[in-house]
Amino acid sequence: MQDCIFCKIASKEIPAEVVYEDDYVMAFEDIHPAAPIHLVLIPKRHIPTFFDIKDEDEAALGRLQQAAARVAAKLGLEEKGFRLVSNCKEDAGQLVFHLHYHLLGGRPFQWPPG
Ligand code: DGP
Repeated sequence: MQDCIFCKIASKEIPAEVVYEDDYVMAFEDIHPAAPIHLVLIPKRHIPTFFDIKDEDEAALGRLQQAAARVAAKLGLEEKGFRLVSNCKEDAGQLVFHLHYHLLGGRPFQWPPG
């Protein structure tokens, strides 16, 4: 999608610190980190929100969970763990309308979130 910042990162039109990439998904460092490790995980295909997921997205979204675990392990988070969250639309504070997960690690987190 033309004006989507995460599509532009996926197509390498704008730079990002990419830590994982395959045919379906990409993980890169969040520009405003909220934890010592803060990655954004995206499907390469433009999916605005969870409400826009199609049957054909199943493989990419499955791969996203797998990539989260692999990247977390690679970054040394296997013992202490990590948080994987996604903000969907206004009440959750979604700012970029290209479905994504935040992978946060390297410190303890509170529950419930604010
Ligand atoms: P949200 O839509 O609220 O779940 O969060 C979007 C996140 O994306 C936010 O934590 C900051 C990050 N972000 C926004 N623009 C860019 C960018 O151009 N590059 C990178 N690396 N991260 C971005």
